[in-house]
Amino acid sequence: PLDVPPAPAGVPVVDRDPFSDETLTDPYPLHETLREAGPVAWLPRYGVYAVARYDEVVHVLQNHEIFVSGRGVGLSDYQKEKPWRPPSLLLEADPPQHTQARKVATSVFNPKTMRQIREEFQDTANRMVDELFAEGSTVEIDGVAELAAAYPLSVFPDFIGLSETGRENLLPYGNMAFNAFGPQNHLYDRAMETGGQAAPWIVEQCVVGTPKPGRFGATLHERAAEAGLDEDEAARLLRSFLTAGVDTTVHGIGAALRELAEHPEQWAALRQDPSKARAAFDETVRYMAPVQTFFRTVNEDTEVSGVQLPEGSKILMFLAAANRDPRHWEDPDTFDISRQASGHVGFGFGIHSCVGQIMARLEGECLLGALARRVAMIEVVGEPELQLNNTLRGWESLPLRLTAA
Ligand code: OVM
Repeated sequence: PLDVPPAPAGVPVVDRDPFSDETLTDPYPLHETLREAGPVAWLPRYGVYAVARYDEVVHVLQNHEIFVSGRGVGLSDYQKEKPWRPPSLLLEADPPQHTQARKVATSVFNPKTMRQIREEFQDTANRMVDELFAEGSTVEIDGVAELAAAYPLSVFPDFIGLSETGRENLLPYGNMAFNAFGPQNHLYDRAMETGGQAAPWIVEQCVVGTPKPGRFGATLHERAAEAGLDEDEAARLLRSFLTAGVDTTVHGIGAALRELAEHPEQWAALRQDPSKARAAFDETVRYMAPVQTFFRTVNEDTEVSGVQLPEGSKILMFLAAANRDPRHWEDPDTFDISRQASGHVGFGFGIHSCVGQIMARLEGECLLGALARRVAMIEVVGEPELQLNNTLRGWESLPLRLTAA
């Protein structure tokens, strides 16, 4: 940002960079500093406000008429800067446009659709785990490449009806889009380079007439047309699913694998009762939120917990910090699949809450359930590597040893 606004009087200043490699590697000290600084803090590096406590994050998410999305949910204010791609009709929109797009999306992407695909998603997960043990009853794998990424990539593209070729573009494209919410740092530059090469394939897959007939993409396009959206809008609506639907679930499953491996008593509880798979995945999204942060833009002067926020301000919501706010959670830093994790804001809250969460949960439940029924022991046998991203938190690699039940 070229013109960083001056620090407002009376607001605690936290002079740290949330998007530095150091902070992204270990964000928890910053999360605590922000929560303890006050209900709202000021980040002078970027000239933006920050909320990291549960109540204030929920307040901002809830008051979508004041804290708007249409001016972008990254650092950039779309009223001042040109978006890097045509804005999302869901994520980067406000009512009534958002309401219409969301209605079209949920007319296809809903619990009924999830029930129809559940068996197939579960079968694929079961087969994937069985195949790992084809070599023997103890195997060493990269938990990311061979499970966390392999599973979503084996169910999601077919569900959408994507071309058989070019699917390797999905992850780099998502990586780019999530980095683009942050500042133009080295992560942003690198992601734009690799993601930029993936973009033409993504755009092509979204064109009306391209997704396989009968699959989600084609049905979404039909519903979009029925609702009066033009072909560009129909394509852009499908683009949301291709952008937000893969990296996120890969990171969610990767985080679950790592936490279950690191907490043998939690793994034992899951093995004992595999119906806990869904709860285990939800606790993972609370504990290590794949989407760590989102911005909103203050669209009219307002006040949050006694702090005045002027129109035009950007405000950074630390979803991951809210998910561990001791004001709201008991033992927030404890990974506990038996806790009541519902109410976490890892999928957001309110009108913009994740449309895809029903599929994320289905994928998490199916894969963790398949593992719980087939694997006796899961161990981390090497140093996991993080994949740094301005918005996402997740593992790049996760060396695991699995022992068959
Ligand atoms: C979108 C979208 C929605 C959620 C997250 C996201 C890149 C994108 O509608 O394109 O992250």
